[in-house]
Amino acid sequence: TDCILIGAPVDCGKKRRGCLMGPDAYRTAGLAEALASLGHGVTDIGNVAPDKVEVAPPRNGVVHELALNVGWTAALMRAAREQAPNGFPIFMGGDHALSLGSVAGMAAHAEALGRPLFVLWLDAHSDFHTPDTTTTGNLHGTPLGYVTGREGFDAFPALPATVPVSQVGMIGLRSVDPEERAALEDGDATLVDMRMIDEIGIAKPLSEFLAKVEAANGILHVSLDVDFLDPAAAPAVGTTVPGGATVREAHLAMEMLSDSGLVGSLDLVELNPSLDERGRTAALMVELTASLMGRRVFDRPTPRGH
Ligand code: DIR
Ligand code: MN
Ligand code: MN
Ligand code: MN
Repeated sequence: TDCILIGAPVDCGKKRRGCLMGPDAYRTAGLAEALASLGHGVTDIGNVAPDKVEVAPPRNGVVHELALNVGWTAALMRAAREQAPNGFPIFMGGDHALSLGSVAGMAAHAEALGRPLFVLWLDAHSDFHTPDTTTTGNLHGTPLGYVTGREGFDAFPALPATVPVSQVGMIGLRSVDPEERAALEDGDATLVDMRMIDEIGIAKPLSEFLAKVEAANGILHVSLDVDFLDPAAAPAVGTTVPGGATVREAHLAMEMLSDSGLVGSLDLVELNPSLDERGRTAALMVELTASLMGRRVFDRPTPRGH
């Protein structure tokens, strides 16, 4: 696989700063070297910069840095569409607001290939808000609202292709705001909360979702939020929620995704290196990416139905 590293130092999707250092933390932790050691080609295109845009003031007065978020969305959507034909884009964030652009761009790419884009959201949060429903004003809580075509994103670029809610899977949920919950209960996204993982494990719901992607001849975009993981393992994120995925659950998910052969692109988001302990969270994210891209102890794929 030709891996294309795209630096996306987005730091405007919430108020606590630091995610702008994420791309360099991944470089420092040896992401390119880990991928090359697996036999992949690696090109680091450097960091993308946001477009300069002007927007009308948001209807919801709490929205933080609307114009800058719109500028990043436009620039990253363009970068995704430009790079996707050349290989496997890895968006090195940056906070989760980068996914308004990365996912929208990958959806356009999939549509050009005549295949549906599916999105797997590995996150404590559902990120299904709109600029009207957010109570924090933090637009990192809105990318799935945007790409699925919810109302309220008039300031943002028109979507070249939307991702139907039925093509979204969320795994790791343990912080869903009331408006998000109501909207999700009206839809048909695959919703896997931590209770389900506790009860039946992560393999079964993930393999069911992957079977759905495969049956539709879909391409899968994976969006990995650091806070999917338990904060004990991954402390370097501004929105830690106790009770997250273990290191082993996360590696199993990555290995199963790798086995599926369905993944076409990846976001690494919400790493805040200023909160890290000697780079351990960055290092773990690199290890997980290696598992997604084929690293194995032994070759023994998880049997279907487990
Ligand atoms: C949170 C955002 N629900 C909010 N979610 C986070 O501010 O509306 N995403 N932190 O990962
Ligand atoms: Mn998120
Ligand atoms: Mn999150
Ligand atoms: Mn919230």
